[in-house]
Amino acid sequence: MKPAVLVARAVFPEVLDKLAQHFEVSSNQDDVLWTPTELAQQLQGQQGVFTTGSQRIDAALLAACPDLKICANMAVGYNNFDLDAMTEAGVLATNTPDVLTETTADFGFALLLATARRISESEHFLRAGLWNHWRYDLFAGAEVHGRTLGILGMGRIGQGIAKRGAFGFGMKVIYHNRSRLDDATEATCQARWVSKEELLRNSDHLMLVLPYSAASHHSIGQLELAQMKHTATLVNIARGGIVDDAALAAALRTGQLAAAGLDVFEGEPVVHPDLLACHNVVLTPHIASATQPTRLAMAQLAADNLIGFLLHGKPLTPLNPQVLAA
Ligand code: 8YV
Repeated sequence: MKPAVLVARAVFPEVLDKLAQHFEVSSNQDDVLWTPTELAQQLQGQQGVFTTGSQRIDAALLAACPDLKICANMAVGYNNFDLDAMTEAGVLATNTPDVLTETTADFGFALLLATARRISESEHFLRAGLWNHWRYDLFAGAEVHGRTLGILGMGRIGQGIAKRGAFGFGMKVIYHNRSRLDDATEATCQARWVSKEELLRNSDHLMLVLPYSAASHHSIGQLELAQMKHTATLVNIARGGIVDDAALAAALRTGQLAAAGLDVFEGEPVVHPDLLACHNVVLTPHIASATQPTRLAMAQLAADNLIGFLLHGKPLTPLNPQVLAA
């Protein structure tokens, strides 16, 4: 008998077809957002689950789903997983690194440019029929090329952004990360490690690319915003909760910070009403990895993790490989 797997959100039909070659597949092509209790009900008798960032996998869910052996996340971030609880329960966790790195770095730069050069704001002005004459300072924004790009979090995506800034835009790149990159990687990215305080003070454009955890919650709040240049741009493509959205909206409203570009939000898909009221923020609905080929590659990798583990005991990108050894 084939193992049973649940695909918890809508996904590419070809990925479902691939899974169906190996598993009894239950899917959710209507994309119903199940409550944790409903998810636990759907998981009864399932050995594997294909998740996205919106399914929380924690000790309570695992206790209610004794047949579950693997959760394959279609995301590089995995803050929806309680990894310790999964390891404790002997449940494997996998994510989708690498396949989205360059696409997400492209989007980070797109958001930086749109924000600094006021692209959304000026388009709204034009569409509203308000453009009736040229003016020397009409939507004059911040310079990007040659300025200082700060990066908080310097994993694969941060390094992709550093290279775009250094080699594409002639920017001076500084970064802060708990662990410093080795000299060769720093040279490849043309990036210099600085303290968080120096990063906040010196960045003309600050990009957030660090993973979310209890330790990174509100890494950028009122105190950090107060240390930044009044002319600076802040871009968050990492996770909601890394920025204190209420404090950011206040800084944008008072002119303490010039502009922000946000792809992720605290409590998304709900967006803080004070941010919606700000003209100097570009808001996008968590689409940094959203190109057709990249989303397909992410879904294929999540599926391959289910196949690799449940059929051959060899997942491609495990997060808690201790489970395999046990
Ligand atoms: C996902 C992301 O699309 O990979 C991540 O961590 O944030 C996005 O690329 C999103 O999390 C849905 O799973």
